[in-house]
Amino acid sequence: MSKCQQAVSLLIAAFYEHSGKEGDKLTLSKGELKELLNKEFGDLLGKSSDQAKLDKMFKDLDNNQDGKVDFQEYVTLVACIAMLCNEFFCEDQSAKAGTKAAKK
Ligand SMILES: [Ca+2]
Repeated sequence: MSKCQQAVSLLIAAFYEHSGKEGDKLTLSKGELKELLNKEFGDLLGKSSDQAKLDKMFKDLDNNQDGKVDFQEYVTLVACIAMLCNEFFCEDQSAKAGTKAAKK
């Protein structure tokens, strides 16, 4: 399997691993989202026990405001994290190349 296919499979597996824990098996509750963030993205985002921060993130992700984060809403989170990582990756690459960032 290619790297990208592996990455997609792992992202899907991570979602269902956590969504299956309580209530609706196809969506993340706030508790499940917290667990997923800490387990899968804790190294990147820092493990958060800040309830207000989690509440805000959950509200922002819950696009249709049904009190659950479904797969589509989760993919939005993954896309945002990928974009953040890409910024760091680009900064790192330009630092290594000894060049200034292309823009600004
Ligand atoms: Ca939702």
